[in-house]
Amino acid sequence: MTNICYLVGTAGSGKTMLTSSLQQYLITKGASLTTVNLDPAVQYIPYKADIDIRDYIDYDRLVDEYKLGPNGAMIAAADLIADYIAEIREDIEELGESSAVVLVDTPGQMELFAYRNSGLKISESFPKDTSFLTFLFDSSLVSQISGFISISLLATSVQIRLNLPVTHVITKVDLLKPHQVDDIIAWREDPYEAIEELYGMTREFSARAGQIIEGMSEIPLIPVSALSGEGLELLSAQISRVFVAGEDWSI
Ligand SMILES: Nc1nc2c(ncn2[C@@H]2O[C@H](COP(=O)(O)OP(=O)(O)OP(=O)(O)O)[C@@H](O)[C@H]2O)c(=O)[nH]1
Ligand SMILES: [Mg+2]
Repeated sequence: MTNICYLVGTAGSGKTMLTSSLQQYLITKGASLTTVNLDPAVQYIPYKADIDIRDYIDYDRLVDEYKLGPNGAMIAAADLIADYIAEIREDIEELGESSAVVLVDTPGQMELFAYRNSGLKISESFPKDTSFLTFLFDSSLVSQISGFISISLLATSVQIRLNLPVTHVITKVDLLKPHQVDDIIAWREDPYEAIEELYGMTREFSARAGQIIEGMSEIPLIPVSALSGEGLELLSAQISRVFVAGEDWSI
């Protein structure tokens, strides 16, 4: 059985650093894990990727050969992933079989994985009951109520698109003051008042947005810092609950 955890979030939200610190943390806990880099355009990754999409797709060659700009090249690279689904699936299955979890670091621009077809095809090539999403709320975006609401709605959109169970994390919490983390958690629990305070929102609109956010109350929201290690214990406990029913990590 291959247990897969996809880390998905807006550009710069901390996917790669979180993959790296989770890898270190889980290894110290004795977990056997596989890490996958699915970002063809990344220059440097701070963790050892067991499977790396850059072994299949040469982003720099795409830029040179087709004279593409950075966005065009990223879209072309993301779409090219679709040609290697069988190989990636085989690689993941081979290593994932003997791992407690496969951590998948997804491309910088979230829409490349979540909304173009290759990401969907990868996620659809594994059973849904052994896959889940960790959606990253970038603390620099969600410390303001308007950012919090829009990223929450984005998280819902990605969940609808990929149709997988999800856990939410607030990343880089070392950059927030404790009261800011408390505010985010309070907005999540009772979004209506905060939404109504937003300039120009009708009562009807805030009620609808509030309902969506309130509906997330069942989804864990875990504050983490890849830098300080805060929250990694909670996040890995959540992953272990999903995949190994909270039992010993190593398999
Ligand atoms: N202070 C702090 N900075 C962080 C943390 N995690 C990531 N960063 C910084 O945030 C920036 C983006 O981090 P990445 O891990 O590359 O984020 P990403 O989502 O993989 O970024 P892209 O793949 O380029 O979209 C980097 O400058 C990191 O050093 C954290 O926990 N605390
Ligand atoms: Mg990254």
